[in-house]
Amino acid sequence: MPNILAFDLGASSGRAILGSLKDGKIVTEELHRFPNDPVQTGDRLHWDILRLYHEIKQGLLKAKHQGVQPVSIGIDSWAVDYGLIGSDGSLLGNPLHYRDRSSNGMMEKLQEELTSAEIFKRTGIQFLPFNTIYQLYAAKINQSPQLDSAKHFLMIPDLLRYFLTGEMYNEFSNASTTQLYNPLGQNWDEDLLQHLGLPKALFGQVLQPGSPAGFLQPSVQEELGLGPIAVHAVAEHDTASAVVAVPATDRSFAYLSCGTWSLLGTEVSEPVMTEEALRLNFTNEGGFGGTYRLLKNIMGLWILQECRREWERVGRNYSFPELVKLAGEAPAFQSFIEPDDPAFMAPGDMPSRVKEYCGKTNQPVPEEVGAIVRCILESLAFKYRYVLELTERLSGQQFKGLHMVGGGIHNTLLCQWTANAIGKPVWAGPAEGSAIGNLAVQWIANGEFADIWEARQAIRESFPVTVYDPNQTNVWNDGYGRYLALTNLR
Ligand code: LFR
Repeated sequence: MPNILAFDLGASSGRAILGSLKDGKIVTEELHRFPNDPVQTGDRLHWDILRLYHEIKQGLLKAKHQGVQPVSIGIDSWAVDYGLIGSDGSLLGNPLHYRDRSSNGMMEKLQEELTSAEIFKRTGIQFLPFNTIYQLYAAKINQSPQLDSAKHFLMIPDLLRYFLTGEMYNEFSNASTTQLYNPLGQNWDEDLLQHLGLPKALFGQVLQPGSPAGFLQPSVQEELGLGPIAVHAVAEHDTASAVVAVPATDRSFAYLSCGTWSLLGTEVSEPVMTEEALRLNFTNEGGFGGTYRLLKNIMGLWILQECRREWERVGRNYSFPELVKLAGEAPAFQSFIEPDDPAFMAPGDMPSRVKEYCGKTNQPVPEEVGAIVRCILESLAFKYRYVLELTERLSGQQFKGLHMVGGGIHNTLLCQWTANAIGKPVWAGPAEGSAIGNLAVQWIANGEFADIWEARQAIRESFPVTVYDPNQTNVWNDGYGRYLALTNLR
């Protein structure tokens, strides 16, 4: 059977996954896995984009060494970040990391000129301080020489695809996350661009996920000793790909894409751009086949990842399973955090920030590692319930349970606690959601699946789903009441 190759880049690691279809089932093999370490230079935090491109070529070489020439490849990554291309076709600088501080305060500043209602009416996108619109606004205000000489704007997968093919396109699912794309006009929002003083010509043709987007260019073919492999625009925002891979049977379903971020919501066929959606700060990100992801970003396992990094820095090394075990042994419902408090956004000494939050809110301050991890995981489970209920309210649907996809499902305690918190089953799987969604869209483009529902059926039949039934729901209900009161959520 012909093979295809998915490159899935997350905020901390990337992977190349080979996929093939056997008797209607999906078979995957991880060919290559690599770290994605951001690089701080001076005050700026960057992505190491050329290293990522190098790793993509390594993935292609590993396929070749197995005697495989994929029929097509696709790349997905995190959203909002971009590179600028100059008049000679070269990249004008290393893309900034969305956690870089240069766009701090820019969202508020732009809102002094344009109301949030105006921006939301045009884009349907949630207000996150690192959205591309605020990054570009910061670049404009700081008279960035890069921006001054830029001819093309490409998001991370657009850019890597350009390195491979020599062709420049903007892919739709990622373009939507810029908060500069108008889903009603189905194009970049010219008024917003004009307001920001950004030339329309910077922003290219927007391709729908599942469109052919070129072939490996001759220089790359020659360098790698490969033929003209097709490069597709998949659902290039990793969350869009993860949602493609949700193995739902019911057309009305809720999902939680669980990794560095937790993205919780539902799939809708029209963006929900009501006043309530704006007030609750929900987003409508573009998906496959004209769908939208009505969801909210939740800070997610980032808080735990940063705790682990801090403990490692001071010479206390814990694996994730060790941390989860310690959490399981710590006393329940001692103290909670609001995971989306801005204090938890930037990299740094997260254990201290968790403690500070608890102290400031007059709760017992967790001192032991297990207590800190328990506080984070319980708080996440409660935040999931909160956002799930808002999703039901906004979409007018009642969900029977919650699909969890992404690497976070390896944290079985979090899956169980999420089921307990929401009082409904959690269906966990697949873990490699984004990579599988990436493959699925390539197969649709290649004519192997008729549509997304046929792909979802194949995913359901090919990957195990673990069911977590809720237990101790009364205790978790009481805990939820306390969590809401403490975090001032309603
Ligand atoms: C998840 C994700 C989220 C996006 C965040 C930043 O990996 O893509 O959807 O809000 O990263 O780009």
